Amino acid sequence: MIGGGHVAGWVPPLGLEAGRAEGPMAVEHEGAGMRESVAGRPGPRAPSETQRRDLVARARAVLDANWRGRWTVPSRSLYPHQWSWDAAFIAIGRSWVEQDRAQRELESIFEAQWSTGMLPHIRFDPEVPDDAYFPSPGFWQSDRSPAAPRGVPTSGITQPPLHARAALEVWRHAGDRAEALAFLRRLYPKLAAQHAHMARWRDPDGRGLAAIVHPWESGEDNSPLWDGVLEHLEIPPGTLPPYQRYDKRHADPADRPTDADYDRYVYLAVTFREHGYDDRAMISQRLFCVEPPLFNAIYLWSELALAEIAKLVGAEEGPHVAAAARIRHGILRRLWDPEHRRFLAYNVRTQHRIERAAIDGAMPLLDPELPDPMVAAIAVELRSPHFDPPGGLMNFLIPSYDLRGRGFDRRRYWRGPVWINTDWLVWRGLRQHGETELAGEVEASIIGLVEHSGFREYYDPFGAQGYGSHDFSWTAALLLDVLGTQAGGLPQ
Ligand code: 9WN
Repeated sequence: MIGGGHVAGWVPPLGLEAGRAEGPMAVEHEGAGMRESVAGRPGPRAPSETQRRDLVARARAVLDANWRGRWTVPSRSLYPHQWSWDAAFIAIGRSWVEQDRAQRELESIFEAQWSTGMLPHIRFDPEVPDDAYFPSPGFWQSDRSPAAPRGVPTSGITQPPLHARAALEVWRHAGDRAEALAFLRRLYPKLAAQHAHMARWRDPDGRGLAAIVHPWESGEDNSPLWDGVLEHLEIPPGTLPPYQRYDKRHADPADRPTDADYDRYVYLAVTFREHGYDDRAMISQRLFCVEPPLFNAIYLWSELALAEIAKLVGAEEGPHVAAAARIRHGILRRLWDPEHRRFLAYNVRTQHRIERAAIDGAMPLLDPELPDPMVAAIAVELRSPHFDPPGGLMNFLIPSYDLRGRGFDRRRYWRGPVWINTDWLVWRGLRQHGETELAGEVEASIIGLVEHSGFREYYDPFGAQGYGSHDFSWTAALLLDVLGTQAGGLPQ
């Protein structure tokens, strides 16, 4: 058994974490009156056509309110710029209803691409005041790198490369096929450069995998997966610039990372800034150098999409098929732990797998060629007490981290709550491998969480309480994709 530090049979006490008296009875009911309609698991009922129509209208209203003319902010309060993997999720959802905005979303984030091919994790909106979000453009100073685009302020690190997959989905849903093909032609060289950057600079020992150098690159920033990886970091006195966290103004501090975690994030970013965000320096220092299953499964899924896009635009698919095979080989050889029968993240600095289970372990389902025994092992794990909250209609799939693992927290950012984007990725993977029953339960959880608590950033697996920001874009976008995929398509 891995993870350690947990008590057998332990169930998180409802309402006792973070000094809050909250449980299933304290759930917000933005969708009042709908509680009994979809109502989680087991035996979820499909929403009626009226409910589906209502959800679509509400999701579209969230996306419209967050549209900034050329891109969508993840949240008007907490995240007032454009984020990289958010843009991909948002484009996927939007493509069901607005081809033009879906295309613009992706083209805008690629305006922030560096000449090395690196796609930064934030494209800053110069019209947003500096004190709206930390770290601001003034902190990152991306112009310290000659590779950064002039006139477009960005961060200096990346995020999971979901963009090629998103571009393919946009093309698949497009009403105007000619325009969609032109869009793919414009984007293909940029997507290929993004992937080439990872193959060239982020594969420290040639295993086919991409390494990340900062928890913010993982997308699941505050996961307990990184706790041990960050432990070795000693922040020399005087290295941290004074900084102020604005996130705690917009979200309950109990839902956000601790100040000690933030100091480490800032320390890593400042160190990279001092090196002008030079790829070689960021990797070779091994301050934080990890190969996560989530990042790499997305990398592989997008590489396969890139092969399909190459065919559509008349480019060669072969190099992408070969690249996908290399990533697959890396995932199967390096991230699969035969003893525990799980995919685990790999710490390149210590040369060991990180023996903690997170929703990351299910992401290789995105590979259509994942061998059956591994698919079965993932399904068993998702049905186990590590990821399936015990009992009751008011418990929801899939917690982002092992319910019994060291560091689990049901409400704090990436340390246990359910996120709609990770649910959606696993749902796609389960469907692809014919795991329809479990996929149906995840789908019911996605819909049930939104019905119970609205379009929140993340949710308590025990009771559906919503946390983090309100009116969160990818929650709305991915709900559209889920509803659109149901029989009958997306209600208009
Ligand atoms: C740092 C925007 C982003 C997501 C990340 C999520 C969170 C930022 C933050 O918000 O990260 O990039 O300030 O906490 O962890 O996945 O892309 O929604």
